[in-house]
Amino acid sequence: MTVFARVFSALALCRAVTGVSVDVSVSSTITDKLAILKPDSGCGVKGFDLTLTWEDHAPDGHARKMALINGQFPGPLMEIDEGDIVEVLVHNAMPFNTTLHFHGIEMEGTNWSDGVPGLTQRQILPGNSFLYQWKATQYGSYWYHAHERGQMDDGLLGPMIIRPKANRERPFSKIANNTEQLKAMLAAEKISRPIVLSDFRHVTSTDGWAIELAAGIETPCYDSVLINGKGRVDCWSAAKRKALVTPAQQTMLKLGNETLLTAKGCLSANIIGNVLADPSLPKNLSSVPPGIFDVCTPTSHELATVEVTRPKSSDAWEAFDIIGSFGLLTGMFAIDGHPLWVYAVDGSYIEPMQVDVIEVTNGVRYSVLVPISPVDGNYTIRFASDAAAQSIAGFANLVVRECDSNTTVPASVVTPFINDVGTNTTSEVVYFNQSAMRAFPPDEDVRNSPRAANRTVILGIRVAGASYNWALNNTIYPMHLDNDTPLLFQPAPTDENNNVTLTTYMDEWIDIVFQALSFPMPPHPIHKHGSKMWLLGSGQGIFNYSSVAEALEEIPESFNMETPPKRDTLATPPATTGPAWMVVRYHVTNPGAWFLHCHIQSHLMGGMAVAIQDGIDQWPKVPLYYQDYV
Ligand SMILES: *[C@@H]1O[C@H](CO)[C@@H](O)[C@H](O)[C@H]1NC(C)=O
Ligand SMILES: *[C@@H]1O[C@H](CO)[C@@H](O)[C@H](O)[C@H]1NC(C)=O
Ligand SMILES: *[C@@H]1O[C@H](CO)[C@@H](O)[C@H](O)[C@H]1NC(C)=O
Ligand SMILES: *[C@@H]1O[C@H](CO)[C@@H](O)[C@H](O)[C@H]1NC(C)=O
Ligand SMILES: *[C@@H]1O[C@H](CO)[C@@H](O)[C@H](O)[C@H]1NC(C)=O
Ligand SMILES: *[C@@H]1O[C@H](CO)[C@@H](O)[C@H](O)[C@H]1NC(C)=O
Ligand SMILES: *[C@@H]1O[C@H](CO)[C@@H](O)[C@H](O)[C@H]1NC(C)=O
Ligand SMILES: *[C@@H]1O[C@H](CO)[C@@H](O)[C@H](O)[C@H]1NC(C)=O
Ligand SMILES: *[C@@H]1O[C@H](CO)[C@@H](O)[C@H](O)[C@H]1NC(C)=O
Ligand SMILES: *[C@@H]1O[C@H](CO)[C@@H](O)[C@H](O)[C@H]1NC(C)=O
Ligand SMILES: *[C@@H]1O[C@H](CO)[C@@H](O)[C@H](O)[C@H]1NC(C)=O
Ligand SMILES: *[C@@H]1O[C@H](CO)[C@@H](O)[C@H](O)[C@H]1NC(C)=O
Ligand SMILES: [Cu+2]
Repeated sequence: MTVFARVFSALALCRAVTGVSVDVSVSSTITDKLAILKPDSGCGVKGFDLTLTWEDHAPDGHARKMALINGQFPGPLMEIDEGDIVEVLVHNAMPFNTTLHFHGIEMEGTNWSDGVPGLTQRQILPGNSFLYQWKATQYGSYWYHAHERGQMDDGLLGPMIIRPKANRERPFSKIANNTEQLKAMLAAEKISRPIVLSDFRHVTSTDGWAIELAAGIETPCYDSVLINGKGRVDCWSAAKRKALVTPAQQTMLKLGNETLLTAKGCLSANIIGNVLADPSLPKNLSSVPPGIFDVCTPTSHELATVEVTRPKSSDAWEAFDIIGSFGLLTGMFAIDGHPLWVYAVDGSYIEPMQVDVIEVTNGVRYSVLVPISPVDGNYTIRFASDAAAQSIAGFANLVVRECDSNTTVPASVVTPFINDVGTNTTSEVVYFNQSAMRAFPPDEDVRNSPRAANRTVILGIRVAGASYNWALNNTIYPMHLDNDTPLLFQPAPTDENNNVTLTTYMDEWIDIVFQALSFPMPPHPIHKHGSKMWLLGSGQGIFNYSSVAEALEEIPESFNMETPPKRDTLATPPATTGPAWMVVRYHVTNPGAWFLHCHIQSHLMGGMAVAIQDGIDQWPKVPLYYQDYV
């Protein structure tokens, strides 16, 4: 702590000048302790002070204690330019340990700033501060969130945008070639705004976890969906729940001998405990408080407004970064009356695709250009869960007004693209299709990668214990590792066999097969730290091959080796009536201790994670500055 106190005051001095900029040279007294990163030419250093507090807040009209970042939820937008050095000074004024993770950031050369306790750093204790330092080698839409247990569910999250360099090639001419339009799209991208989607619970993450332990079941049932931090509890009538039940829910209800979702739109505790998990496991369903699954108490609260000013006589484009910062939900996103040109996915440009609806999973980002309606109006922005565990929806308003007009905008009368469970309302509605997405410019890396990976790892997925113990490689990731000496400082021996540590060598190509073994099983959004992954293939049944090369001989139709989607978060296919699998590939180029885990917070807490020691042969030397941190 002493070393840190000095570092912080030195940095704080220069930061105070503009509130954001820090001149690294001023902190020369600590150059021996700190990694010296150099910004790209023409770029600078962006400093952010984030103070985390634990306070009463009511984003959906119901007050509870939650985590605020600089007094707000979601946390402030971190705006960065590609090539910048980013310094984030986190002050933990909450009564618990914490860490901060920058979702999707590869951490090239700063593998100690990834924010995973037990892997890359020690916990930030209450009252302490920690400096994250990394270089913005990527561009596009990202976000940051807590990585200690389920704290993200307490509101510890915020949006981040890395503005691409001017000379980076944009894919906009695939949308329109007219000079005016291109200018308008480029201008829109420059000021793109986040639309932060999140799910909110009225119990804290620690109380929620205690309820799961006492009951012996997972409790995947939320209270509201928030858009840019605002929402309300909306209780659906029994008739609405009956009318909108989805096929997956129908299957689960039947297996549970039930006919209706609970008042909160959830699968019941009985179904979670006895259909999705082994019914013979010990459980105490009567210990679950009624407000968790069964009792819905509506609230009223204002919804978020996104204001758009339309120029008088030219076409208007607006850019948004849709961020799936969910603890659990997956669902459909749409803006009434407005098609969406998806131009980047998880921060990377793609060949633009025009769609009406996008399925947004836990952890992912979609950057969209929106041709703004020439008709002034108040258009609904909607997110409708399509997770079997819960039917729930959230809304905000897109208010479109011609500039200089101060008339009241009329409510729009357009037909929504989707209903409250994300189903299309007409047959013309187009959904984003991940299999059809193409990197822009084309991605040669994976196309040129060896057919036969250097290493194939098969990780079985099943509940290993109580229904909250989802596990990778059938083994619960041990909680105590969070507080052990970080793996980065003291790597595990290469012959470590705790079933949840994978060791790789520099420049290897790794294929990971995620095999859902039990069913019915929901999709799991799998997130890898340190590098993105390509989705090579997926299918139903058991992956009965020792490698992709072998599988390609028999089931080539299940693979895309030429243009696979590259993402930092990829969801496994649902296993509805039998097992299912997914194979991802990545290239070991970034040595460090990286987490691979399900991004559903309750599954992560339940142990659905693997630690990866990438590039053990070129293991990083961690600056003393970080090693000394206690
Ligand atoms: C990981 O950190 C080490 C330690 O400084 C660094 O040498 C290495 O370059 C980093 N990895 C990458 C791919 O930058
Ligand atoms: C714009 O022009 C380029 C180059 O001629 C062409 O490839 C592209 O398809 C055009 N885009 C549109 C939307 O017509
Ligand atoms: C549903 O009913 C069947 C037949 O009575 C029974 O075997 C099964 O255990 C029940 N399932 C649950 C989850 O109660
Ligand atoms: C189940 O939970 C209830 C309520 O918390 C408690 O009273 C009861 O003792 C528990 N039963 C068992 C078997 O633990
Ligand atoms: C937009 O409509 C909503 C109701 O759908 C209303 O609450 C909100 O005030 C309207 N916003 C404006 C600017 O008219
Ligand atoms: C805006 O409102 C003011 C006063 O309400 C009015 O005088 C003015 O003409 C309005 N401007 C426009 C462009 O409607
Ligand atoms: C939804 O789309 C499908 C496929 O195009 C179509 O068959 C179905 O009729 C549509 N639903 C409605 C309500 O129009
Ligand atoms: C999605 O795209 C893939 C690849 O182009 C195509 O094979 C598939 O039919 C598409 N799915 C839908 C629902 O359009
Ligand atoms: C907080 O972190 C410290 C240091 O790693 C650890 O000793 C302590 O057990 C942690 N507290 C909790 C509640 O996990
Ligand atoms: C590793 O997995 C094997 C096979 O499933 C199991 O027998 C063993 O107990 C596991 N080891 C640990 C440390 O969990
Ligand atoms: C997965 O578990 C098996 C034992 O069942 C073990 O042999 C293997 O090494 C484990 N994989 C990893 C990545 O830990
Ligand atoms: C990975 O496999 C390729 C092709 O089989 C081989 O050329 C390469 O040397 C291997 N790389 C490592 C790091 O083992
Ligand atoms: Cu999961």
